[in-house]
Amino acid sequence: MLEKFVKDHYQKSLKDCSNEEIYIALLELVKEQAKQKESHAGKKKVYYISAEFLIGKLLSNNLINLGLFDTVKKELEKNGKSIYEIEEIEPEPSLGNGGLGRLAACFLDSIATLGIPGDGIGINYHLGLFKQVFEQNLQKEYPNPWIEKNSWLTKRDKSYTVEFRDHIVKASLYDIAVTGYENRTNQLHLFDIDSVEEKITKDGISFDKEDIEHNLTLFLYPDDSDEKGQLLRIYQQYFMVSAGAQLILEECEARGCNLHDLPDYAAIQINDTHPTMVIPELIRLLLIRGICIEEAMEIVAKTCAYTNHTILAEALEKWPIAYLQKVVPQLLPIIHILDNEAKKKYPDEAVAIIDKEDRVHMAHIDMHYGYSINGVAYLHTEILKNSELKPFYEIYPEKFNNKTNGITFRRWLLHCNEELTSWIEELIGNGFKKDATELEKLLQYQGDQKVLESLLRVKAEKKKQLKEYLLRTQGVEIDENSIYDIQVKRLHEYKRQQLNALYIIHKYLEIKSGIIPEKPVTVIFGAKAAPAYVIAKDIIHLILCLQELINKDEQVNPYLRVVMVENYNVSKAAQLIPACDISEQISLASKEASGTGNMKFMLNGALTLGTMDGANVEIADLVGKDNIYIFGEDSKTVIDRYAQGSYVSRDYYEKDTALKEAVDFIVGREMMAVGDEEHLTRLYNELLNKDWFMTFPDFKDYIATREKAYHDYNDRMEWAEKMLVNIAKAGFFSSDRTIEQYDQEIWRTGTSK
Ligand code: HBZ
Repeated sequence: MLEKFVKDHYQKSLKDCSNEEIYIALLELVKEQAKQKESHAGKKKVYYISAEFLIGKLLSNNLINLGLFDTVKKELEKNGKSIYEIEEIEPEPSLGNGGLGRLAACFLDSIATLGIPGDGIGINYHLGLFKQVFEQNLQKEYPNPWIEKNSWLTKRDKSYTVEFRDHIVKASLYDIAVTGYENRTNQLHLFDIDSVEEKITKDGISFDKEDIEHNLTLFLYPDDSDEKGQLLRIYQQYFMVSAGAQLILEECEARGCNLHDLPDYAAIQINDTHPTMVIPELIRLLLIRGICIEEAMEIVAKTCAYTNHTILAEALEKWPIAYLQKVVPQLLPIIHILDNEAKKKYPDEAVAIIDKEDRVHMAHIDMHYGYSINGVAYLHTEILKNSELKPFYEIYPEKFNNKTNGITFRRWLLHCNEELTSWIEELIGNGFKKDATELEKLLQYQGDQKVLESLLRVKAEKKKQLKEYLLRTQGVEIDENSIYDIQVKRLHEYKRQQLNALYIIHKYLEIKSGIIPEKPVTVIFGAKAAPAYVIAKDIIHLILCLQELINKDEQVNPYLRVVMVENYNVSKAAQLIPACDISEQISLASKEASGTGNMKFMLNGALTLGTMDGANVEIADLVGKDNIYIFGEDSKTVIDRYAQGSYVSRDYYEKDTALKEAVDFIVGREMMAVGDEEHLTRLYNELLNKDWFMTFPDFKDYIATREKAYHDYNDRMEWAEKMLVNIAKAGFFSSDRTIEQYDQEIWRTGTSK
């Protein structure tokens, strides 16, 4: 089919096309095929509004979803070409920071796959999350462009006017087709301004933050550590929601809505608080269209639903009224009305929209004026109800619900691990591709030595491929016979990459003292730190220094190696996850809302080493305690300790020699020889005097549990059985299940079964 396509379009045969030409041909072919699967919404449609959609490369996924992947792959092979080489040409859209953005992308895939009419609404950032480069063991940030002349974007002949206090801009609509797996095509609507100027960036990723005309859609979340950055973020958020709200009203009216019945035509899912201004904006637009304020408030409250992704107070947005006044003064009268009405009914300061310091609590708008509030894993939702959002739960118990996150198996199994997919297919057929719970059929092969051996062979093959990939892309050599122990996720203190680093130091010191591990270990990290997050960058520095020190040390490197993968992104995740033996999910209990990497690793046959946090709790429940490595204090202990304010990290340091040695090593002679004194000393002091995310209390148990996992690894049959149970039980974490629950319990479009 591709042969005919290139003949028609280029008057050339496939053999004579360059990989670039084939890539562009495939782009067009996919767009054409996807278009044929567009279909009208019924009455009610979902709008998933999000400041981030971390879609990653789309070519192969679209081919899989359209049922073309195998045919195209074979046709290319016949002509001496490789789909994998062509995949590499596609630039990667990194339109998100981490889990929240990736979740939005998985959700769009599942919405289309379940046949639900539902589109995404977001911003067409020209530069995705910065490109990370390591220089002198430090993270440096560079612009990360992704839009080329030919791309997934289709410019629509449609625009909306968005008014700020001091400018009016035109929001032009671009669409990216979202193909469902053997189902309908939906759209990801991304808004942009025509005047954006990529050339205004200088020295890495700096730019004039006040030049709104040229920077509005330039960057994903610019550094917002200062006022100008925060104002730009308000500009971006309002730009997205105002254009989005206009599009929603226009589409609903076209489907027959008279605006009074908007909740019958639209369910708007607000992904964290970044799109919260859609609530006052919709009210404003309904007022302009002649609906009175009381009714407008009611309509909007029946249309909007809010998802919370964090309990970290610093991540909950609170905008000073003065900032909103500078950017979107037209919303303030409405926000004041929302605040007054809420205060009349609920005088408790804890639930106020505008606080005593004149800041607007965005999440409070969502909770008072939305009909659903959900957390993203069982434990997270319980913590929201019982502590973080307790005052709201007391007022609106009926609004609270849990929707445990999920991942799309098309990308995180079928595409990233063809070998494992075939292995599963041979054993249980291909029903699992449509109904992930069918993976449980694998359980009948527990104890089947032949099957377990073949599973180990699949893993060994993926490990070999990762070794080759790291050699080719980063010039590092790893031992494919070592245990691959991987922690990949955004760099944040609560995720505790520093705890993993302390283990590495401990292990290094042990090897130096003559204690040789049973089996060599390769510890792999991938993480970007927010450019303004000082301690996170210090942790990266620590890891890079350990990498240099350990990999050069011939006494140690036969047994232990450290690799920090540069510029971790979606495609690197797809290389790393299938090759992993041990998945590090070691956040401080109560702090990781869910995690979704944990699900991807489990699905690919890695065992979790983790705390009882986020969705780890549900993984542990599903696989049972023999098939997971759990350590550390539980969320209740942690929450109580915070409440008492009684944690003193130095007490642990003084009492535990192994811990003391590991911590002291950070500022010791060996590290100073490869690292920078300022960074290392700051991190050392932070741990010793604060350790806000309580790594020290969990240190001992972490080491013991990690050692147990390494020991168990050597019984290959038993380990393979644990892998098998993890794969078999991963079906629950399909985002198809999550989306079915959103649809049945929140959106109620009446589409999914
Ligand atoms: O959302 C993550 C949670 O940390 C993770 O536990 C969860 O699995 C995932 C999906 O529900 N949250 C984020 O990724 N958050 C952000 O990336 C973020 C971005 C900009 C902000 C605040 C948070 O201003």
